[in-house]
Amino acid sequence: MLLKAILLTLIPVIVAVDHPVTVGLNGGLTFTPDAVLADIGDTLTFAFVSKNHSVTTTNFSGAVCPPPAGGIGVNGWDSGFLSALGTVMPQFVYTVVDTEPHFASCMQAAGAHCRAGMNFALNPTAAMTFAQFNANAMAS
Ligand SMILES: *[C@@H]1O[C@H](CO)[C@@H](O)[C@H](O)[C@H]1NC(C)=O
Ligand SMILES: *[C@@H]1O[C@H](CO)[C@@H](O)[C@H](O)[C@H]1NC(C)=O
Ligand SMILES: [Cu+2]
Repeated sequence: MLLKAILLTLIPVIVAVDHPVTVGLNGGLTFTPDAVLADIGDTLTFAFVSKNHSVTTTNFSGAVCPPPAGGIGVNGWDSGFLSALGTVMPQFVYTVVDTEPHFASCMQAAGAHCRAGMNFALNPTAAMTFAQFNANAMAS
């Protein structure tokens, strides 16, 4: 029993975590939650539940909206447009590969969703907060 307890405490706990994010909850122009802290190897699973949106990395400040097709930055991403207007609710999975902050938005309607606050932060920092990114987007 003692040996088993010792062995169990020696087994390293390296467990990738999935972080679910709902896109368009209740028809809104939203990511829920709007910010996630995640480790390398974790996944973000974006579940699209209404309308036709994307989750696409963009600049933290300056020209934020709309995010460009393909997404911005090292290890950025772009789901492309995914429609939940039919019977299938699409999903997009991103695997976290660094601990840098990443900022993402929706490309739809030439940036109108982005400027309306449809914005998301992965690993925001004290200097680069979700709130500041969202304000930058709404003003861009
Ligand atoms: C989703 O939006 C994009 C960009 O506006 C458009 O090209 C595409 O046709 C839309 N898809 C559906 C199924 O409405
Ligand atoms: C993001 O910012 C860079 C640097 O300011 C700029 O060159 C680039 O055009 C911006 N990207 C978009 C899509 O506006
Ligand atoms: Cu959108």
